[in-house]
Amino acid sequence: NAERGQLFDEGNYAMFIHWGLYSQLGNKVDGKTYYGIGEWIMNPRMAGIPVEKYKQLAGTFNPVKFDAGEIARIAKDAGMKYIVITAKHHDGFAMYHSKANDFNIVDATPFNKDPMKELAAACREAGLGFGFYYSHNQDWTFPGGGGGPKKDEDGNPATFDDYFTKKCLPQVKEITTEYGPIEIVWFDTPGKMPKHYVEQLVEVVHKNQPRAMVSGRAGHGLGDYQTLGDMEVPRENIEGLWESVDTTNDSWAYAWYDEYWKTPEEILKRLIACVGRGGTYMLNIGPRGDGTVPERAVKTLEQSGEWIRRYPQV
Ligand code: JFZ
Repeated sequence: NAERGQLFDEGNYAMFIHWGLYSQLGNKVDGKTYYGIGEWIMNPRMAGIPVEKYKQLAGTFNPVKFDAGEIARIAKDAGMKYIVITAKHHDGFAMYHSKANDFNIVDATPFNKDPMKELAAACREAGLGFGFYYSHNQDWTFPGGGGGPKKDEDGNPATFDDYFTKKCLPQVKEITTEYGPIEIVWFDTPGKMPKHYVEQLVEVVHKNQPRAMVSGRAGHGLGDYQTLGDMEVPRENIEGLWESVDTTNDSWAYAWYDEYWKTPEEILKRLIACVGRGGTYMLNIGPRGDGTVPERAVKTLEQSGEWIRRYPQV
């Protein structure tokens, strides 16, 4: 599909955003800091937060400082062409208004708004593309989801098929029909997910969004392009459509202690290395639980963007 591949020919620098309930913790639980990627905080490898306790975080999640227009402006000024944000990460919490499942930002938090509607609109207004990250295999809070509870609320055994038909497939339908035209659906960590499930998801995306690209991490080679390992910058040319994903600091989601910021020069080198070898570079920011973007991330993107716009004057 030549038209579908166009995104990677023309727009090959993007903003990635990891933002969810976990952002509220910023890697600290009950006074203790856990070092690692913030969006994994509930996992036993990190704090090991029980499902019911994790779900209670929604009661205090109120990102009133989230400013979609400002985030779109930051991306635009950085020279980026589209934004991909976490609609649902492995924790299972939907950052948009899902009708299929009420563990979402509108039904389960005091915020009472759909920030994804705002961001989709802000992107369109700024002339940026828009897309969603969706964790299709791992869902740590829904019964039957990958890494999730093995029994439902009534104590009956839950299967992956239960999770897939009740939550995953309906939600992928939602994100591909209710936010206007989108550029990308970024599936991740397919694990041992059987092929027929991935086929259904890819079919839904392509049917609802004929131009949208499906990430290689959908699994079974069914994506439209290849995503390299996290933060991997290739040393030589790679065939076909590909992308490298990276972070402005170390964690994807906000971590309070993470001050390991890349300099604007480092970001520019990585961007050029990817684009110069025919690839796409998607660079992540992790907004805080209140919706604000860490100042250092903003600065770095501003400064690297300045160089892109003004070179050789700067
Ligand atoms: C995944 C997620 O688990 C993580 O939380 C984050 O969203 C990241 C962008 O993607 O982690 C991965 C998935 C694949 C690789 C590395 C980390 N990989 O192929 O090297």
